[in-house]
Amino acid sequence: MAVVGPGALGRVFAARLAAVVPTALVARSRERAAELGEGFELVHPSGRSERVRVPVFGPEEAPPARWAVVLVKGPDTEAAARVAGGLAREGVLSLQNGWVRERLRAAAGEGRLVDQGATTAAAMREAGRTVWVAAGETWLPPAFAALAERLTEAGLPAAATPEVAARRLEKLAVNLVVNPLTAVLDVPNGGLLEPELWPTVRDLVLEMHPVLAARGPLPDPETLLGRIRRVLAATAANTSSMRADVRAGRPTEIEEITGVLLAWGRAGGRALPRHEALYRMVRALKQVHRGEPL
Ligand code: KPL
Repeated sequence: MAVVGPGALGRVFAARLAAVVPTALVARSRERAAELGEGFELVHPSGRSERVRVPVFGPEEAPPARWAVVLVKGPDTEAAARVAGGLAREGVLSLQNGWVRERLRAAAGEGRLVDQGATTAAAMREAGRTVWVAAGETWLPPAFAALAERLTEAGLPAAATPEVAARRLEKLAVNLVVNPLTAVLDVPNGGLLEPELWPTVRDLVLEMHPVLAARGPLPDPETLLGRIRRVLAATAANTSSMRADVRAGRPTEIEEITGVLLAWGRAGGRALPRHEALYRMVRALKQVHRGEPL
């Protein structure tokens, strides 16, 4: 097994999979792999902490694997897909945020099993430790049944099911509201549950719903709002990945999340003024945090 991307979630997946099958963690460079070579501290959802040692490789040294799981940030999709495509004999599965299916396939190479699933597993980095927040649930396309079994054995409950199509869109819908809004308002996820902000959340859902629903199965707007509310309540104290990226002046996933929605809107002749405004604000904020001129 190869896990490409040694971020918080990549480390959790690699640590868990290594308990049931030989697993390599693949970093973007040999230097980055060397930094991680000493292992890391993993805090389990129960609060138990352990020192984990998973072999970490740069892209050129990593051994071939049956499956590769891609868990990188959106802007690193192509580089990770090329590495994963070169390593995996059976297939490449991305569980990253945002919508990257077409980009993954184009970069990983023709004639391979390459697709994107969806996961609600959550992890974060905190004071040098990797904190596994929730095992969540993971959905994979049916052709990835053997990989779903390994993940479940590893303590990451997973199902290979046609339902993945709905779960992928639903996850994108959650990220479309939570990530840019928490980044722009600079609040933890739970901040969006404030009664004065809820009408904005609702407006964003209503505006995007027809565009997303044209792409596949999606719950109705009220059900979707209920799901967003549950995610916000379950992660109330957490900083969304986009808020964290903006604050640190790192590249964000705004292109893979809102950028994709706006492109779908343009293709279908639908304006999305609220999402467009958030898109512009996130891009501007990142520059402000980096100290760059707007
Ligand atoms: O996926 C997330 C993220 O931060 O990227 C959510 C679900 C919003 C949790 O923070």
